[in-house]
Amino acid sequence: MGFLTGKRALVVGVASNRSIAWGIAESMAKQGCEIALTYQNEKLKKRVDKCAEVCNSNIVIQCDVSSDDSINKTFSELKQHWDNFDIVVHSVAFAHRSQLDGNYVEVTEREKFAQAHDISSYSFTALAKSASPMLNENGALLTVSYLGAIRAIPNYNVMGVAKASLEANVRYMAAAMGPEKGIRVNAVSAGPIKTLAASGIKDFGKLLDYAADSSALKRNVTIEEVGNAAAFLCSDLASGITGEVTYIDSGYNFYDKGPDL
Ligand code: NAD
Ligand code: 0WE
Repeated sequence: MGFLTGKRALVVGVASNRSIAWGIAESMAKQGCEIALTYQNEKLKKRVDKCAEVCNSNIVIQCDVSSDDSINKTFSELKQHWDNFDIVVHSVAFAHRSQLDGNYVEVTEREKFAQAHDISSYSFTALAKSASPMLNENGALLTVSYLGAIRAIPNYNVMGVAKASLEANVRYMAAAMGPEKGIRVNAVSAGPIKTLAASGIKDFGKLLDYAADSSALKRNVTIEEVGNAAAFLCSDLASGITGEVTYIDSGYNFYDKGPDL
C-alpha cells in the first residue's frame, strides 16, 4: 500500500510531461494519492488532460494564480468533486523574459518586480487562503524553490528575490497554519532541470553541465527525484517536518570541489 493512500492532492503548475509539477503528481499517484490538476490557460489544457489521464484523474480545472477570482473559482469547482482534501502543490513561477537576462540592477523594473513576486510567491499564500476551508487536519502544502533564493546566480535576478520571498512565505505560512489544524508547509529546492520554463533561458545547457560537475553526485536531478521527495514531505511519514526547505540537487548547494591538488 502506498504511503499516500486515502489522500487527495491538488497540483498546480503542470504544463507538460517535463514539468516538475508532473513529476510530483505522478509520484504522489504512484503512492496511492488521488490527484486533481490545474492548467494556466487553454493553450496548455490538452497536455494537462493527457497527464490527468495517466494519473487516473478526471479533475482538471483552469487556474490563473495571478487572479483571486480564478483561484476562488478553482476551489468552488473542486468542491463539486471533493468535499475536502489534504494536499496543495504549488509549482509555479513567472518573471517577464526581459528580467532574466543581464545585470540585475540595470534590467529590473518596478512593475515586473511586482509581477514576479505576485505570481511566484504571493500566489502560494493566495492558494492556501482559498484552500483552507476545504483542507483536512494534518494536511500539507508544498512549493518548489531554487538556490537563487539564497545565492546571487547570474541572470536569475528578480526570480531569486521572489524565491527568497517564497521561502520566507513557507515559514510564515507554516507558523500560521500549524497551530489550528496541524497543516504543514514545506518547500523543495530543485537543481536545474530542462522544463518548459527553462527552455527559454539562454545557455541553460551550460548551466546544467556546470551544476552536474559541481555537485556531490556528479549528475543532474530528475523530475521523478523531486517528485519522490515532494510526495514524502506531503505524507504522514513527514509529520514532524514543517517550515523547511529540502534540497533535491545532487548535493550542489553544499559541495565545494576544492583546488586541484
Ligand atoms: P514549467 O514551465 O513546466 O512549469 C511552470 C508552471 O508555471 C507552468 O505550468 C505554467 O503554466 C505555470 N504558471 C506560470 N504563470 C502562471 C499563472 N499566472 N497562473 C498559473 N500558472 C502559472 O517549469 P518548471 O521548471 O516545472 O517550474 C515549476 C517550478 O519549479 C517553478 O516554481 C520553478 O521556479 C521551479 N524550479 C524550476 C527549476 C528548473 O530548473 N526547471 C529548478 C528549481 C525550481
Ligand atoms: O525558476 C526557474 C525559471 C522560472 C521562470 C522561467 C521563465 C522563462 C520564460 C520564470 N519566468 C520565466 N519567464 C519566461 O518568459 N528556474 C529555477 C529555472 C532557471 O531559470 C534561470 C536559471 C534557472 C536554473 C534563469 C537564469 C539563470 C538560471
